[in-house]
Order: sequence, then C-alpha cells, then structure tokens
Amino acid sequence: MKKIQYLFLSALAILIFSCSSNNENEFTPVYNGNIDGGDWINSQTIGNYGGYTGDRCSKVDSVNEYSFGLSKLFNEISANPVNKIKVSVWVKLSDLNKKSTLVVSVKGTDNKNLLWSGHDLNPLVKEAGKWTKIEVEDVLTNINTEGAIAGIYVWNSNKNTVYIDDYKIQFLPE
Ligand SMILES: [Ca+2]
Repeated sequence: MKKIQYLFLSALAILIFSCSSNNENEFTPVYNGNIDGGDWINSQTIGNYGGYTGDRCSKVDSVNEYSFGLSKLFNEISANPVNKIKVSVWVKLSDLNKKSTLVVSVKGTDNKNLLWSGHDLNPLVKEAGKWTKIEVEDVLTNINTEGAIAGIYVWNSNKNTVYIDDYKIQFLPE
C-alpha cells in the first residue's frame, strides 16, 4: 500500500512539474498591477458621500488636493490623431468663494506640460451645495501627442471641499 502511495505521489509530482514548466503561460492567470501606471488616478478620494448618481463619488478637501481622474497615454486612447478633449463632469462645491479647478493637461515624454488648461469651477457653478454639470473643451493646437499622456482631474488649490461624479471624457479627431 505504501509503495502504491509513493508511486502515485511521484507520478503526481511529475505531472505537476511538467504542467508548470511547459504550460505556465497558457494556464496560469497573471494579474500585473502597475501602481504607477493605471488609467484612473486618485481612487482613494472615492467614498459614499452621496454622488450625483448612486452614493459614490470623489471628494477633494483639505486632505486630498487632487480628485479622481483619468491619466492615459494618447497611443492607448486612439490610433487616430486627437485634436480636441471634451470633458463633462458633475461637481458640487461647498464654498463658492474658494478656488477649485478642472484641469485638462497633456504631458510629454519628458514629463513637461505640453498643455495645462485650468477651468475655474467657481464662476461656472452658481449655487453652493448643488450638483452642477460642467462642460469644457480644449483644442490641442500644434501638440504632438505621440508618447504623451492626457490628464483630467479636479484640483482644489484652496482646500475647498468639492464632490466630483460622472465624468464623460471624449477625445475627438477635430
Ligand atoms: Ca456616482
């Protein structure tokens, strides 16, 4: 009986070994989490704060300066040239007198800004404590997006508490 057990275990060991050495790529699921390279950024600002849709949204305040947003290589967004970025997002400001900005940026391969477009939310939002839809457009004139990264997020430069929900970000050829 012992001998049979031993033979069985040996056979099993050989089987496992051959499987793992020959077929690792085909059968082993691999999840690579690149902490620095995800498409969406600042997800730590998301919580159950009562969103525009559902309960969840992003919140910036005295702790978090930059909201949930998108950071993505143009090469991964579209094979065609992008000439315009159109952003719509719902925001709720707690104080209309403190500055907060919707940022649309294009960063080149050397990490320099090829475009940094800050849209102040305060003149666009008329009422504090109320969800308001913000729509902005930025034209990428004479910008080489090859290897560049698009960045979209809300920046509360003045420790304003701002809630952010439901982005719609479009990359248009013209
Ligand atoms: Ca939501």
